[in-house]
Amino acid sequence: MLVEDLIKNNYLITPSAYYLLEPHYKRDFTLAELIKFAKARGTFVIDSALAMDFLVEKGVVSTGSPDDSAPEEATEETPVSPADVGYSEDVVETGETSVSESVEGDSPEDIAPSDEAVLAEDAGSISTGDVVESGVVTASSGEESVEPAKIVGETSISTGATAESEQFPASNPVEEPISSEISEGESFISTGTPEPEELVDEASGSLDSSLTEVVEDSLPVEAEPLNGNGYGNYADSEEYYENGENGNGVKPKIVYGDYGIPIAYVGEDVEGEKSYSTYRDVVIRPKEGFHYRAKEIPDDWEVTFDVKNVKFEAPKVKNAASKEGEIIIQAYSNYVKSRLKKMRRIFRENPEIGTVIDIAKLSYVRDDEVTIVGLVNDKRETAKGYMFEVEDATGRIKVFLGRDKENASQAYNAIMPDSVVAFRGQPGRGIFFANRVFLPDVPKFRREKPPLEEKVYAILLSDIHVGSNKFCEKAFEKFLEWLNGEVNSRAEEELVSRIKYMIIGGDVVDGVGIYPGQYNELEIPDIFDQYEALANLLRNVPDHITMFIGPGNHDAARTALPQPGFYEEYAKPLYKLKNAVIISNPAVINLHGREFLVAHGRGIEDVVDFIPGRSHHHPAQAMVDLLKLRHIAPTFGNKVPIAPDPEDTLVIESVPDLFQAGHVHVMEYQIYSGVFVINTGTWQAQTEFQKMVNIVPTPARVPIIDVETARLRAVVSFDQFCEGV
Ligand code: D5M
Ligand code: FE
Ligand code: ZN
Repeated sequence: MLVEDLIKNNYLITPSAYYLLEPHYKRDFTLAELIKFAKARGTFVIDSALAMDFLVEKGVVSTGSPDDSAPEEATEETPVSPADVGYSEDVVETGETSVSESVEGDSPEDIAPSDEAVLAEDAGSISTGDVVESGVVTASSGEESVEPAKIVGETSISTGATAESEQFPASNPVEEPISSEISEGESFISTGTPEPEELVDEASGSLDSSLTEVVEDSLPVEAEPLNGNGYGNYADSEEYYENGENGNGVKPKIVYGDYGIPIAYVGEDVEGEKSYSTYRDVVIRPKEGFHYRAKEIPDDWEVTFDVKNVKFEAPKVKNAASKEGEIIIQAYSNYVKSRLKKMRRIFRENPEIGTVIDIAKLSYVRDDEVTIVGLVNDKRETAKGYMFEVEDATGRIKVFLGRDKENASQAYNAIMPDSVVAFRGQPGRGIFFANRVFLPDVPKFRREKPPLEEKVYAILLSDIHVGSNKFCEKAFEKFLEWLNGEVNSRAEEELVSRIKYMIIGGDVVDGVGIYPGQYNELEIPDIFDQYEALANLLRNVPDHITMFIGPGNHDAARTALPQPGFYEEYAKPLYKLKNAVIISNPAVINLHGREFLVAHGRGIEDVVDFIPGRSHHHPAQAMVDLLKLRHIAPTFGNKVPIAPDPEDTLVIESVPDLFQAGHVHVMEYQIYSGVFVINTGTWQAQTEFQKMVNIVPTPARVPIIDVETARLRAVVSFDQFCEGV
């Protein structure tokens, strides 16, 4: 009821907030009060932190910090209370001894800096525009092309915003203004150009785009006030549809997904009066005589992890008549146990960890140094160091880590709420004194995989947003032509001819009703037509290229992670594409023996919220943070809804060769401990919403990955066809 009432008012609620608020609804508070509260916070999404604060304000609960609220659901069921850890009667397994050797070859030859050196040489900058192989692509409109400021080690994007832009950052509660990167009065977007050796410099952290370009910024920032706080405010509107702001004044039918979240507004009489194109007329055939070497290379792919293949068992509760709430708590408890179990397995592969023991068994330990592995419910800084509340399947304990300990502050910052880490130290009375802290992380060195007989490439895409009026359709069509052999040089011909795979990491269409006011920004206002339009474009991808396509938050799919796939009734045209394989979010694809982990990347939003110094403009860094925590989205109850499946399928169990995500619309890549980490950007130009929150996308770039090394071979850019969208 609460969900429906909120939706009627265009407000959304996360599952965890729902379970906090529902019992009190209409007893302790009214709908109007809740909406007023959310409105004052400038959001239309009611999450558990907001719900908790609201309940505190209403005096329904006495205290509440956002960090406490969500995990509680998960932990109430744990059998041992923090105080009586020592007296636990629970039968616990004996402490495990960590015996496994460092898994993979440790010899220095295995670190392959030489690989990257090759990459650097190879990573030619290819332009499809008029300038060929020059390394600098000048925008066609760029009469006064500006030499980009040389920025070392970072992809820096200057928004070309003038003073007007300063009105926007303040309105955004999440995003930090990037004023330091704004070059007053100048108009260009630059992706700094690295020297080749910067490409190989792992230590410097952030690798840069191999492509240099200077593009006239044709999107002047307008100082339209947009309802003050932007995103949230549009919501109050029954009027919104009634006054015809959606173009035709027709009140669309709302289609609800899981948790009552609207996934589609289907305009009632859209049928019959379509005036928009669904790209039926886009037919591109391979260029005559173009030789595709990829056709001669045998297929070698397998989807090694897909959520659809995981068999989940429904949570068992003692009594079938038990309240819904109990089932939910049990579900979260099972989910957390699964996460802990998987993480413990990961830690077992690190020889430094030593003996791991259950929290409930700590009282049996005398002076020995032992290790606990647990989920961090809470963390805070004290005068002398850092305090954590840590929980495993057997109990909970406070952990103190002195400021002087190795990596203490670094680790403290890197630990996101609900992530699982290991502490090595001695138990005291009701507290554990840690000497060291370990993130699950990935091994520093990797064994090189056997070489492939033939060069074969994969291209990576995400966030196509078909249906948005900011979708770069011209650039996408140019890209399709390019795939069909319309190349500008022999180097490009060689690349195109060996492309055998294409991975698309979510937000393939713009969806409908994803945020208030989106309707005004839709070119194709119907979700069915959006998928049809996408399929009409993708059927122009040559048949020998296998496409792996997964969902994101704009797609017709379950909202909570993991997302098993697209709802078939909406995305039928995608399922019908001969050379498409629908994957889940996340998924792991094995290409010629190399593991590609693909996720849409909403977890990046939580990294930005919780890890100091992270921003949407540097998604590769945030992806490395997730990799270090070995989890796609560790935190409950913040931005990313997580479904409490009996198994935590968001754990990064196997170390990939490549980790692909999208979602933030900025292309960036980096190598971390042998893993190629890449955010694949977007095909959507800056939206009004992104303008407000200062997100500057890098659209229409295609990274080409050499499957053998799982490294970047080149980036091809079509962004000169994406101006003024
Ligand atoms: O996400 C596109 C970009 O917009 C990405 O950087 C996240 C950001 N985004 C999306 N939703 C929100 C909210 N609610 N607040 C702040 N920032 C947001 P996409 O998934 O394509 O819309
Ligand atoms: Fe997106
Ligand atoms: Zn997204």
